[in-house]
Amino acid sequence: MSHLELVSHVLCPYVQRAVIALTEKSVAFRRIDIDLGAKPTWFNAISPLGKVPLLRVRDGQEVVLFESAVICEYLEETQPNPLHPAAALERARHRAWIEFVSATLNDVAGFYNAPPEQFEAKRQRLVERFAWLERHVGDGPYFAEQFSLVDAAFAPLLRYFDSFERIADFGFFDNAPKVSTYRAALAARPSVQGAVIADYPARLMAFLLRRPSHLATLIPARAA
Ligand SMILES: N[C@@H](CCC(=O)N[C@@H](CS)C(=O)NCC(=O)O)C(=O)O
Repeated sequence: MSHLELVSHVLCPYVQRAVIALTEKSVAFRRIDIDLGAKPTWFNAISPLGKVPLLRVRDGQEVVLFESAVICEYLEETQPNPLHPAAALERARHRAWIEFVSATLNDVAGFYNAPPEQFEAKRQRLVERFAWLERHVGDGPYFAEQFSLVDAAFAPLLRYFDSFERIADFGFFDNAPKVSTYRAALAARPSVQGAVIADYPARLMAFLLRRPSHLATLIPARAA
């Protein structure tokens, strides 16, 4: 059996996808969190894009996989408990929505980095993203009936909004009741809960507070 080590960062949503997939598949792995602000030399030597997650697969020799989608697909092909739908078209649809999540993660960064004059446009962009999701998410409890790889991508994205809601009510889900229900189901899933450390909310809030952004100016003392 190969030895799996996931090179990670405590706040990274892409890392969480791999952790959730590994957990759902009951696969043993070792997690190493690094500081992306001071990347270790050994990390720079093995990470072609300088990004986490990396999956170091040791099976005699070592192979380093990068890119969360590739890592999750590799786990899907080699480990038990399939997380993708069996039907090719539905599987492709789920992969497409995983791409949607990655694009929306860029919009989340746009929102938490926005200067005051861009803040409303960035907020509106996220509202539009969730309007799209509202039209395409299934009747639950997850994106489809069974928990799947697309949920492992959506869960870390939606987790950000727990922290945003501690700052203020930005109305992201006002017209997205199905997304709200989906979000609650994901938050209750043990693999999702276990994908971050206990003080993740405090660490994320500290990260948001350090941004030279409009959002940082809205963070009340109690949330910080
Ligand atoms: N497309 C990549 C994105 C991974 C990514 O952006 N990781 C961030 C942390 S969440 C990173 O390592 N950034 C490098 C840096 O901050 O220097 C994936 O899906 O794995």
